[in-house]
Amino acid sequence: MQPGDFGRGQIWSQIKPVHKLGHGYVFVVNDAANLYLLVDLTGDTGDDSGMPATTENDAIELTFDVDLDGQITAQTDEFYFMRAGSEQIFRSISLGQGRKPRLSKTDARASAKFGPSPYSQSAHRQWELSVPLTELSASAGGNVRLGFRVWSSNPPFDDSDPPNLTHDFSQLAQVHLATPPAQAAGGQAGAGPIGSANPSGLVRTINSEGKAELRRPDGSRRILNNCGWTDIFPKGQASTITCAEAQSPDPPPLPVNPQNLKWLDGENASLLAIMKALVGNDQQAVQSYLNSEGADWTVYEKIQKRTKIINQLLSQ
Ligand SMILES: [Ca+2]
Ligand SMILES: [Ca+2]
Repeated sequence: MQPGDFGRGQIWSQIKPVHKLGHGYVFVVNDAANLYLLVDLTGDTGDDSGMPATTENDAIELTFDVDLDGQITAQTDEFYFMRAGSEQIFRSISLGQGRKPRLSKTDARASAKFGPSPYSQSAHRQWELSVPLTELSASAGGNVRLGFRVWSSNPPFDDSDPPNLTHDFSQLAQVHLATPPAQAAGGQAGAGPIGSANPSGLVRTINSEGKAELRRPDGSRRILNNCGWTDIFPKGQASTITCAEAQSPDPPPLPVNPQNLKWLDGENASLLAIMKALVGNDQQAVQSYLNSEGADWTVYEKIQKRTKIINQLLSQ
């Protein structure tokens, strides 16, 4: 996964922002190797990316409290900087408060884009970055602490989040890195239900764990997890994208009026019928889904899950 291609991979539209900035939102996902960030600056509608890149261009800096101690630690804490109009991302290591950081080699990648996003149809600045977890001394299942600074000439702003970022690391945002699920889904090829094929040869089904699964003509398949997915390739290699998703809001209390409840039950039955049609009326797939519903789920929880599975089945 590279910056620029994961934006088209729908991952960003499936997740919620983990952090809000003065002029936009931050989305974070990770796999076992990298931290991926989308900084969607809906409030920067001026494309300052002239060539060659100058200090007037839009720019971003990420600050990492690598040792998670809330202090600016010399030789340890890091910065990544990029300016629109340049493909280059710079990594620098802190030399302590008040001293200019030292440049360091990096395998981080970044791309500056300008266009609409699910959060604003008006064209705006978007930064996509991938940072190797090894450079951050981090790993899946652990935490990273980071701060953001974004610049724009048009409209003019210089946002630091937290505001005193340059001399105080105690208020940085903390993000928990998801642990990719074990590659347990491997080895099931051919054992599952039939599913439905569309004209492109894609088969949509629900596997024995009750998860939406998309099987492609080339023999690869994608299993959609609660947030993110696992791709399994024909030779069995697996690649998992997980996200640090915010919790869904609690559903409203159940209605007391029997008519309202009946209407919601009808909605659930309709959703199940849609799901059944999407998997080619495969009763085994539908049953696998139903087995994954909790016995104590409310009608709202069922609506939420069924809608999610339908969206996942339709995600390609
Ligand atoms: Ca701008
Ligand atoms: Ca530190």
